[in-house]
Amino acid sequence: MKTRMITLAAALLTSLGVQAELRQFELTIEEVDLEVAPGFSSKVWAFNGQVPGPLMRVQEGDEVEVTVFNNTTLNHTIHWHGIYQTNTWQMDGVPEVTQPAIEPGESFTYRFVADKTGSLWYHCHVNTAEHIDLRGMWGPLIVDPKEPIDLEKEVTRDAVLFFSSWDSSVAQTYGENAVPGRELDYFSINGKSHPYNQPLRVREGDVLRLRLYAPTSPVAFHLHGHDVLVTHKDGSALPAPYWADVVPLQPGERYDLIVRMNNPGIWMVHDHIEENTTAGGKEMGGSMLVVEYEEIAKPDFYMWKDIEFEPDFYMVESMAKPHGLHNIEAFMGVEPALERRPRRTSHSH
Ligand SMILES: [Cu+2]
Repeated sequence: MKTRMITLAAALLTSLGVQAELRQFELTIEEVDLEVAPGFSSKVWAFNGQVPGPLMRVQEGDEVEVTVFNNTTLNHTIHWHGIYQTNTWQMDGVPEVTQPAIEPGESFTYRFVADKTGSLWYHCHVNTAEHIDLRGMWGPLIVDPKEPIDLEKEVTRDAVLFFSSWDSSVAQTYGENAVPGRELDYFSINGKSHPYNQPLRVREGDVLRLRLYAPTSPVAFHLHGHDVLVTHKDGSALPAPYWADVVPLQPGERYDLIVRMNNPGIWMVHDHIEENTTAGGKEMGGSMLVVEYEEIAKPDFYMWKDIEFEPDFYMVESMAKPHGLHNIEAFMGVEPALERRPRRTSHSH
């Protein structure tokens, strides 16, 4: 009888999707060019060739094993930002503190338990002023809680937004970060500067969750036409969610917002730090997007009236998939042009 009860309990847990599982992922780090805006590309070290890196999504309590292959010319590690690493501090990804850095051509396997929930992230921890701030070495690690709060259960669209900044003066040179005296002159959401990014499409009645990440520089997020309910800070559910119409983030911070889509229209979303809404010194670029209600007809003057829509640009489609690692085509960088590649032989004839 006792055995039968345990079997029933295990079956119930499995049916609820809460049984701890082993999640095995592979990540490569690639040297590619990321086109942030027309006419501006930056050299990046891209996880699986993508900026942001692929979506990693697991359940609280899962065992996570990630093998990282360094296909670049400099050293890297991965820090799992938010994970407590209980009894696994050696997996924390800090060079010369918890491990030797992963050298070019080498690999390293990280093993840890997903012991903290929410909107976490992963990033390189080598020379972070360059590797995080200028080379796109960040991506989402989302750990679903065994016991979500009631508001989370209502969500119909779950979106991930990484705000980041770029410095065109060192964009073409690996190994340089221009600190001190750095001049950030391009700003992007999920690696693309407005208007080269995408609208976020919703329907009236949707309960939209926005997971905001600011890996590189401060952001003052503002959505027109709606108040947002701030429900989580750095992955943790707040004891008292609060209303806001501007949500400021310092580098490294994450906020989860839940928005009831009850005001059909076409609505601007922008960073209220005004220099962040420029691109190469010109206004109306950078850290902005538009939320479009699908019910609303697009006026002729609307800048994105005929845009080729990429539905996974804010990871909404990938967030609707089962747990796992999800590569996202829209975030792929491009191989550097052959003539710009360093020569690997000592003479050319
Ligand atoms: Cu790195």
